[in-house]
Amino acid sequence: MGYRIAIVGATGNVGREMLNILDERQFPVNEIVALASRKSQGTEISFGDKTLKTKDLEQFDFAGWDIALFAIGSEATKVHAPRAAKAGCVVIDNSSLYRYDNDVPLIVPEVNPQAIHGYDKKNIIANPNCSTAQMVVALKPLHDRATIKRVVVSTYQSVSGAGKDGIDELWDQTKSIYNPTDSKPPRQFTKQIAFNVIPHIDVFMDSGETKEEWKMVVETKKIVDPKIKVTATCVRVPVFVGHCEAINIEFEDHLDEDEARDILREAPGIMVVDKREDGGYVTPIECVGDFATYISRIRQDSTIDNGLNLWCVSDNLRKGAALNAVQIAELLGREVLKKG
Ligand code: 2RA
Repeated sequence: MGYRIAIVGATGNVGREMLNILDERQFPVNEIVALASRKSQGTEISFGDKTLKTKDLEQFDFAGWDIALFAIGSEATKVHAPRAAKAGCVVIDNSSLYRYDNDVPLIVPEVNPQAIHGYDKKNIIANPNCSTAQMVVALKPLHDRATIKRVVVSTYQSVSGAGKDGIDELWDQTKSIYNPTDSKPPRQFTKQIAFNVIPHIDVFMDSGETKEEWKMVVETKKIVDPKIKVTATCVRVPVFVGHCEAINIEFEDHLDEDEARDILREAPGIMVVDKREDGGYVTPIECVGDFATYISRIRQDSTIDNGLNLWCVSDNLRKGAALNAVQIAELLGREVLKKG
């Protein structure tokens, strides 16, 4: 028994990570196919100890396949996700295309697993934005205990959030700092990212927020609770993989830092590393390749009633994308398809 799985966008960072995680978590795969653009056709991609050769997405027929994990841009998703869904293959989509559609569940399995039962309206399930996923994993157990009124979050997002081009740009610029003759102008980012930080991810909106900041607001409300007020500042930093967030939370009820720490220690998907000493906290290079959402620097915010600060770190290619998508597939299998 097992599932027939299609990986759509298999040659990208997230596509490759989904294959790695399906293997690491021994997802019950009966058959798997790696799909990519025609120009990438035949590219060899690892799946555990096997090697898959990518097939042309344009020509692929999804009929008879159980689950398609999508990690391609919104434009291509708009073409292929509906036809996969119509063919009876459940789509789990990493793009932002369906996240805000009332007929499509937006799921972080540790937070709102019950939403899986709404998948059949369009046969599509949306994966949240990477910066949202790790934050709501931390918010949910605290919200259940003390009801969150307001969240103020500043993010420190790695360049891999902008794909392979983002990684290449940081690498090239860093090298050219030491070899000026090799200097290249910013391409992927609006300003130099090497030895710099950029308070701008995605496009600016009329409100003055960037779309990345807007996503964190809207998606947190959809996944956790529409009553929660969220304000975000999303910043690109010269780190290859691993998003960090400084999160300030105001609760309805009192919650002291020790109880918050105990709650987070017991919460699904979370590792607490929180000692008030040198190195007693997590940094992005320590989270790479891991499944956990790490929480450090848990402390009262004494400037408001019922306030708490914390530091949240997670591998943006994993919990922020590939791992969450595979966890949704696991949830779908357990709760709905039941073929595993
Ligand atoms: C980023 N969250 O970090 C966005 C898209 N992955 O660039």
